[in-house]
Amino acid sequence: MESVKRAGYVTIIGRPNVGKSTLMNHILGMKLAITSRKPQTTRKRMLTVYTEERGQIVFLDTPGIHKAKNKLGEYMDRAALNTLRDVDLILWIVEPSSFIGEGERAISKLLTDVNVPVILLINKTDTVKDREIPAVIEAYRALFGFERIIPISAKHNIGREELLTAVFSFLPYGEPFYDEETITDESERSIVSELIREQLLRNLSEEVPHGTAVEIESMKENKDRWVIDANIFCEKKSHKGMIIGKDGQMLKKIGVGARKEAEKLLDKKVMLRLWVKVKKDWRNDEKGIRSFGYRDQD
Ligand SMILES: Nc1nc2c(ncn2[C@@H]2O[C@H](COP(=O)(O)OP(=O)(O)OP(=O)(O)O)[C@@H](O)[C@H]2O)c(=O)[nH]1
Ligand SMILES: [Mg+2]
Repeated sequence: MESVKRAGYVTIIGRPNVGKSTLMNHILGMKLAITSRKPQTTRKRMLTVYTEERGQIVFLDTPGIHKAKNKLGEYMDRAALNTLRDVDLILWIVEPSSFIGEGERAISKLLTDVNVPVILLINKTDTVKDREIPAVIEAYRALFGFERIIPISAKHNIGREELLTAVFSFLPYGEPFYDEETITDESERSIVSELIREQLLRNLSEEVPHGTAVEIESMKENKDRWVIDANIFCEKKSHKGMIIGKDGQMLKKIGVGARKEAEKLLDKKVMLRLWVKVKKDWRNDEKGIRSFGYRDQD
């Protein structure tokens, strides 16, 4: 008998900071991807799986598409663009503004070469008045031939059902790709390293966290708790001082924040030990970025 359920791959793309990871987490109903107010939070594409009666959506959350300034930035753009061809649907997320800048134009140009349906999501509608939204829709309608344009608020979970109904309607009928229990192909180890990076982004000022990378040195599960040792790498000695902070206060705050999030993820007590190291200019070094796991994915 042919399947009545649908299953397919959906990539979430857009400029940095528009709310891609927030949206993915809210659809899944759990926090898997890290988010922050700073652009370029997501560095690798992350695969997650949403399964319900209608079928299965395999989401790809991607790094924000931007003008790369270093090798890591080039990797991030590549990670986003590489998802475009092998999916059933593209979700392009934008800010709720009718001003269309160079960044948006560059993305729309890329999409014209890809033969995949595109839904535009106008996010953060909670930050503007309802009457401002039609102008945003008009501006984008003039830019590209979207299959749909849906205003949403990822943070306040507005538009989720309309979005899911639209997404399923573009997916082919077929069997699920993953079993029902699967929510991501990412390891717990990799998510924990991201949770530490999230605290770096949330607690440190502009330039410093962007030059950090986190490596889990060891992660062991005991009867009553996880014991995790992790290294935080930064680009400069002066940054190391800022990460540690006066009397170690900053590192303590980062550790407490990351531990709490890790405990939610692992559903068990966590002991987290952090060390800060310097790896000069690693973001411009091909070997350096690969050593932190920023390698091209399938
Ligand atoms: N007010 C409001 N803020 C939102 C909404 N969605 C996301 N944000 C905020 O926007 C910021 C960026 O969210 P992210 O989900 O990290 O954005 P992203 O597109 O994944 O960013 P990159 O990974 O850097 O490309 C965070 O501070 C979110 O809380 C929304 O619907 N309304
Ligand atoms: Mg993100």
